Amino acid sequence: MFSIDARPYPYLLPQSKPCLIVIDMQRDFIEAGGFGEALGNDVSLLTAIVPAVKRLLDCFRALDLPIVHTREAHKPDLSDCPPAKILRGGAVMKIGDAGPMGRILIDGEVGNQLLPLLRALPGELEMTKPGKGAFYGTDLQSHLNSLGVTHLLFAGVTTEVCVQTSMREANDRGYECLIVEDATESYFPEFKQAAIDMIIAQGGIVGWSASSKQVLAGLEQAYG
Ligand code: TIU
Repeated sequence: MFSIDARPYPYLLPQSKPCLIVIDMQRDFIEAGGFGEALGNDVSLLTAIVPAVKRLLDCFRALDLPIVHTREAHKPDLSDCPPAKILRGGAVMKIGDAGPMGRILIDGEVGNQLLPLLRALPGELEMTKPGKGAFYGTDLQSHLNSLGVTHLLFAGVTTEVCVQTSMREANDRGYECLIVEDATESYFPEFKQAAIDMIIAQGGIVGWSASSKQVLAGLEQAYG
């Protein structure tokens, strides 16, 4: 039995293939002129994780392991966006408004694309999600079921919002979840740290955490 050296204790890898879930590595959150900046955040912090996310993608691709990319996105008519989400925070630019990278958080707009370096390749699922969690209002669970996936490794942004929400949704659905520490980031470094601490506390109440180096070493050993 192979494992990843993780906190709070080793993460046992399954005979079936684990899936990498890359949450919302879209221009909206990482580049100037998108939703992240519209909410008043310094988006430059988030670019630091791009190389680690790319290394994870390269490893999963080389080992022929499944990958899912999500984008937080709404339909152009906003029929899948609750009014409360549009109004929250009183941002200058709201979801659906025209910004420098197109309409904010709308599927098909430039700002809603994945970063070019991290774009999905053929055979990988790229899915939109209307909520913070990747399971709410999506077919993710049936997709994972069809692949026989039981173990999920999480990367992406932001740690305490969409990544943590998705990981909690997955945990309640019975998946064994691990967050890759240097492949996730927040606009608030202290929130990233707190989110990871909450995930692994109480004997891994939500799941495990490990560095990308530890993850790559474990995966190479198990599936290489
Ligand atoms: N605002 C913030 O930190 N995040 C989001 O709105 N969405 C995601 O985390 N993807």
